[in-house]
Amino acid sequence: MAVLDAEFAQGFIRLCNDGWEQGWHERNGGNLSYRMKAEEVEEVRSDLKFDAAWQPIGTSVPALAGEFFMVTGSGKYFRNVILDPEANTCIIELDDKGENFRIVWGLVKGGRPTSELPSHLMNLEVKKKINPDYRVVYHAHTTNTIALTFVLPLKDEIFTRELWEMATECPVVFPDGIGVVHWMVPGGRDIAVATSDLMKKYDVAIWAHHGMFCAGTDFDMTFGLMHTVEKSAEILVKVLSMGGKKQTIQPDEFRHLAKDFGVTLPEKFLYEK
Ligand code: 2HA
Ligand code: ZN
Repeated sequence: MAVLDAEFAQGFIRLCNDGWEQGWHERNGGNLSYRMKAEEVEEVRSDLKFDAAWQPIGTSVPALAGEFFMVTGSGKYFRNVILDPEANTCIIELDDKGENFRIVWGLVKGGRPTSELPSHLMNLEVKKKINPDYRVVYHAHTTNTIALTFVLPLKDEIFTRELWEMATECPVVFPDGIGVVHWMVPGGRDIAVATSDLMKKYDVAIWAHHGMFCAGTDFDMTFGLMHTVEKSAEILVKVLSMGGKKQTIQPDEFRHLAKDFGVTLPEKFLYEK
């Protein structure tokens, strides 16, 4: 089967376009990766080419050795993915050590996989070890979440609690909470290590003054998570702009919600203010 006829590729392209339509991908902002299932690799194998040179990933992900990933291209624009997916995305294969990759499909007009490849692969590795069903990592420049990183203390507890308070669905959608990485240079191994550390505990990591990373089992779950966090951040920005909260959801009300919805909310987020 041609890659572009496969369901995973269609889902990948749709997420890119949805993110663009949300306004989260100015210029070449943001990136997306998908860890393919073995049967999906077989389904499209006849459309892959195995003659490109191996190149260093810039980090080591031994638990992902030999796996295949669909990823956006470095410097490519999300708004162009739907028009020309073969020029703006690619499929890469990792070597048997998880230290090098080669392009086996896509980027037909040249280019490299996303500049954030180390973060994507380290996050996917951490998530695979916890739950092998995790396959998607998505980075976007979510406007309201970024705005909050200029006014809220850069602490997991505070971002989680403030965003939980802004929409009753939030503690049900991200009960484990949200992590925050202080400002760091993007693109390298250091920010990848910091982010993947947070991904051991959370499905969401905010990069201060930059954007957000979300991980999930499929495109719907991952996009939905990003969308929910960003919607909540938008409400908080509006509330703060209107002079701040006059009333809100209380810790005991969260505990009640957790019981009825069958989720566990860590007490560290339910502190008294
Ligand atoms: O330009 O978003 O973090 C791609 C990015 C880098
Ligand atoms: Zn970015």
